[in-house]
Amino acid sequence: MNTPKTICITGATSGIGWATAQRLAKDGHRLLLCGRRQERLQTLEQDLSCPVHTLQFDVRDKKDVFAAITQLPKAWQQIDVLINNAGNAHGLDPVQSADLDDWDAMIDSNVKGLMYVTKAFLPHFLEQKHGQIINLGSIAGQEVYPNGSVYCASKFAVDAFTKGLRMDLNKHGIRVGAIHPGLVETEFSLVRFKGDTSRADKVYADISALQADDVAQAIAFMIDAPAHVTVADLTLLPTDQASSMVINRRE
Ligand code: NDP
Ligand code: 8X3
Repeated sequence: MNTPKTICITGATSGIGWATAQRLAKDGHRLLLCGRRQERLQTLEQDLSCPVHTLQFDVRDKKDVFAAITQLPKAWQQIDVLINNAGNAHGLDPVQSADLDDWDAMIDSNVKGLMYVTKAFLPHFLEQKHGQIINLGSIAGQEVYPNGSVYCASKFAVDAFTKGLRMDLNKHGIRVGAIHPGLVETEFSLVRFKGDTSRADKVYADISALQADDVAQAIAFMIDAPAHVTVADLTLLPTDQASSMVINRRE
């Protein structure tokens, strides 16, 4: 058992964030859990056996992000690990017919929101001279697929930001890395297709997709690596997936 850490997870109310909270709670860490859906944050707080503090904010709202993080109770200010997980895809459309509101939602949450949360926590990390930031990238940040240009652009941006942040924080003893999953069966496709369950279900049909806990386990591995080891990039694919477009569906 490693020393308990204080770990902040954004997007803890569903999918990968939720599973990561469950896993890290079992590992005995203290968890600062963030999301927009207050009732889910409350359920998590009641269910988990570890110390939990919850924060409700929309990562797109710069003022709310900084207010929530700068006004944390003293006992929760010095986090050891930040997991920037909040994000989603909105729509799967060609550029020419895509909805501008979908573009805003993806760029504002996946890119700018992740940057705001990171920047808001940086004074704490710099003061304590250690810490770890783990960003949720995607294979969509490694290869582009048709109709996914803006979601892919958002994850390419996460990749660039992660690499730049690692360079900027290099002198400060802070570990920075990213995890890049392929298809993970969560609420992701339900959000992408605006609640259309039949479209969402098709994404994970006839394959053994990654489950949220597979990603949570890999995140725990990044955290548990010895302090002198940074897992810079970890790509995790279902065995049935070779790339964004090459998927072995057993129809
Ligand atoms: P889910 O839809 O299950 O979870 C998304 C989480 O992000 C929710 O907790 C949601 O909480 C939170 N969130 C979304 N937008 C905002 C916002 N504006 N402000 C605050 N919180 C927000 O999807 P996943 O668990 O699959 O996705 C988690 C991350 O993993 C995302 O960054 C996604 O891009 C990435 N990813 C997912 C893959 C997949 O195939 N599922 C593959 C590769 C990467 P709430 O609505 O309560 O705010
Ligand atoms: C989520 C994986 O392939 O649906 O980032 O974009 S994919």
